[in-house]
Amino acid sequence: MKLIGGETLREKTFFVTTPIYYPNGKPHIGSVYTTLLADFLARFNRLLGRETFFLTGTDEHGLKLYRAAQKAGKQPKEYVDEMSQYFKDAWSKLNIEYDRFIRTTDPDHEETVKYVVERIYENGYIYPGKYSGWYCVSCETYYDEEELIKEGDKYLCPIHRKPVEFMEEETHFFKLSTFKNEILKLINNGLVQPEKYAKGLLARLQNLQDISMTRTKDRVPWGIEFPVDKRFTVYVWFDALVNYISGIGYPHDMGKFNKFWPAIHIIGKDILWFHAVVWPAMLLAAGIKHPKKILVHGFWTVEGVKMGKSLGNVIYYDDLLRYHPDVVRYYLLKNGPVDKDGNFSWNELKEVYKNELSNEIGNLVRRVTLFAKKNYPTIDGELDEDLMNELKNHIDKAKTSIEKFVPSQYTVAALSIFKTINRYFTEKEPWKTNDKNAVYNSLASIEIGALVLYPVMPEISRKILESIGVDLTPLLEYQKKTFTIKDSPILFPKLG
Ligand code: ME8
Repeated sequence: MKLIGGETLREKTFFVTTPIYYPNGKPHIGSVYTTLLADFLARFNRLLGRETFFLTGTDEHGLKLYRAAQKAGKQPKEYVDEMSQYFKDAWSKLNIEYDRFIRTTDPDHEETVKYVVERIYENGYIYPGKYSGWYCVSCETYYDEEELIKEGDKYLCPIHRKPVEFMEEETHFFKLSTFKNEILKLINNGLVQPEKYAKGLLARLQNLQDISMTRTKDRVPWGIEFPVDKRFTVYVWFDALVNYISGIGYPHDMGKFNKFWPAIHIIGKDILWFHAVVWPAMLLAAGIKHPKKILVHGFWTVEGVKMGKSLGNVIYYDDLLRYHPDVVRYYLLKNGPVDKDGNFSWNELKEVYKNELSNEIGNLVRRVTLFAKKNYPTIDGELDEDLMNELKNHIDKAKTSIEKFVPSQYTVAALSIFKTINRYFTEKEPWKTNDKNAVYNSLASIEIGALVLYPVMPEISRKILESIGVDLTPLLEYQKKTFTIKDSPILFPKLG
């Protein structure tokens, strides 16, 4: 029985990326959410049978990391070696399954950056000059004076609200302005999703300036040497963006690169300019195809308040792990800020745990498996078409939510499957009627529900499948099976 229309598989491969994070602190809810979105999409695509590559990693060069290492009294490499480990640990604890963890200090990445810079130079898009302007070290970016916040005699960064530094130095420019029309076209053709985020770019694109792409080694020694002029290092954003192609083999393994490129990039709204404007221009300048999509999400507030180190309300990944990682995943995907900012609340998380996970999913799996184990430990039957059609309807909604990039609707669709089974099992009353086929159909539906749940809750999904004696199989086509009940798991124990 087909669960999803066959047209879904026209594309055989899927390549998704996260930003590479600055390893100057532990991952927080923002980086957790971006990474979770990528893992969720990667798992959904694997479940459809697509060959999938999921790339994440750490952005380790530049002034910000250099200063963080100095502050910690460490050599930069020693510091980033230690700090990037936090990210690997966090991802493994949150059931994030990536294909490569790239570090910008990886030798193959460094070579690729030099190679790409050389191609852009040969193609005539780099020229020397002088730059002066206000620099925010936390953003690793220059700002125009009118973008800054004035406080007394100081200028503050509009994002970090920290003082910016005035810098004046010799540099090399990248001819970003050359690509204005091509970038406009890409954006008008839907490169950025949700579309509302693209609007802010269009105004800024009208007055597109060339950008500085090197730093003097005196000031920023911690970076990849600029191959055209060895007195400079490559600007950290140029270095970092290249990870999206070095990470899948460009130019060392063109077979792999051609198989997966172009990528779907997942990012937070604060770094849209670099991804939707600078990055496609760099690719065009180097003669490489532009990205397929840039999926953007909004920001988390915490208990209604903007999150920030100075406010002391940052939620780090290990704070979240008070709950089972899959519970965290479910809650974040359900409440996550995609088209607008979203709020994190411990109380709401507790409510979701009780009302949705424990009452709907946990209780159902426990109830049905207990009853089946006692009465029909091995069970076969015929699929109930009406019930299956109802499930297909929910699966369609789940699939549409992925195409439209509305992850919260995916969790709603997954939960609806379990609600449907709950209603079905209750209505059929097999404990009164001895309706064996109703028990069979409840188990088959639980299997389908667990498959749909897999991208959100991979560990819980496997536990459910194991309890009814089946393996994880592709979601496209449902193969009727015999169930042998192994266990009646308590998936979501009562909170202490
Ligand atoms: O930007 N809510 O790294 P980063 C949601 N190295 N998302 C948030 C958030 C919040 N409150 N705060 C931050 C960088 N984020 C660069 C990327 S890619 C070539 C280079 C998101 O460690 C933010 O949008 O600052 C970004 O996606 C990530 O968390 C933090 O990235």
